[in-house]
Amino acid sequence: MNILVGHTNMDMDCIGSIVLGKYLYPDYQAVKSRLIHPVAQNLYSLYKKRLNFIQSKELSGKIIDNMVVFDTRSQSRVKEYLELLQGPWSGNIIIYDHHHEDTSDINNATIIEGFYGANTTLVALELIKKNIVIDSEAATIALSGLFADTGNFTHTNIKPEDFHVAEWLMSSGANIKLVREFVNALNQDYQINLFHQVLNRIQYKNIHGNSVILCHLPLKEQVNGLAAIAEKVFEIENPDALFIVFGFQKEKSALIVSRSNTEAINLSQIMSHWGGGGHAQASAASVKGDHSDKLFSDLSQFLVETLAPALRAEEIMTKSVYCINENWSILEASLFLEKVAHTGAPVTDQEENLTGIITLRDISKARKASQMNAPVKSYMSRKLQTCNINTSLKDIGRILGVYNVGHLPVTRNNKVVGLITRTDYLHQWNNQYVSDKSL
Ligand SMILES: [Mn+2]
Repeated sequence: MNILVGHTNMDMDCIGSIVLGKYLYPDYQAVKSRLIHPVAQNLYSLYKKRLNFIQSKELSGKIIDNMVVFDTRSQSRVKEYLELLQGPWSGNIIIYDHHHEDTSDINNATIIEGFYGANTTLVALELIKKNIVIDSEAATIALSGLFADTGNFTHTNIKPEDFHVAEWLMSSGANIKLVREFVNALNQDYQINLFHQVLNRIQYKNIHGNSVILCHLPLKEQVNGLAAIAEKVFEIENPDALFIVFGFQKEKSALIVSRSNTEAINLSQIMSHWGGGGHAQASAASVKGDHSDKLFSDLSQFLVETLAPALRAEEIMTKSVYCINENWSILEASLFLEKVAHTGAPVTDQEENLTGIITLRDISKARKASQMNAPVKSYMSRKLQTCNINTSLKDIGRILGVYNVGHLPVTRNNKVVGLITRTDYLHQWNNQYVSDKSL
């Protein structure tokens, strides 16, 4: 017999990949892992019949000829099926996987890979290429996988192809209301309750310029759906990274759930320290032992020791800044800005202390009032926002946005040492995107 399998503890992206995979391999039998991930439980129960998975234990004694694996390339995540291939096995294994960071150690396998936000995208692209038509239930299941693995299309691992596949799935009749039910995971009362408990306990830390949220929540026993709670907190608070340690008294174990919004904080690396895994931006680790408070302080300490400093003003500012003297006339300032092709500049006094900002807008006000000979200090803006060389990229974005300023002088002892414009700020994000793509 030929089988289609996914990683153990199947999630929605895994199930989405298999449901589409069945169109590529119609005579293969889909097999359910021993465990279904809690976030996928709802979807699985509702589509049990449609999915028609057999249990992995039903395979014992059967001779397996070929196997297709979805959403993993690591032996440790498909152990339950590999154990069934007894003796000298000569079948084929084909892998469809989007995890480029994982250990690739399944013997004699052909890997079909594509580093999209979701594995479902990789499989869907094959169907699109072959002009295969799918039904609306498959489209709904697949689209749920796509939403889940891309954090509702906001994780930075997302690629244009993920959007392309989403469009195709919608055209194939995916039901977005159902998708919403499956991915909007805080649907249990106890989850909402725990969500508020987490919010009450979060600690905001600045670790070398990275905004990090930490939380320790001891619970009587393990419950499902904790990752969804972390996801929600992450969405609302929007830090650079989030780490929640859930302690389980009854099981004498703990779970670290983490999310990151920056390439500088690679969670699959950090979580591997505690035997966990996942993506660079979403990862978890299960830890044995009932000392979750010790685990929490170890984790905090580890982050302080290992996190790289975040981008700061010093790294993105323009260092040679054109300043305008407050006693110059508006006309002089206007000619000067035109010459250096800037839309504004910091204004300084005789001692080179920062006293204001003048922009083309201020100059045009003076022009309308026929005051081109008035001194700059009478038209400049004195309501100043400044930062220092250590201000983080995140805080710079906040200042530019909240105060609606286009020029942010970087000062030391009231002297201008640099200037950051909106363009400089946006440029940083574009740079990050380019380096994402090169992965
Ligand atoms: Mn996946």
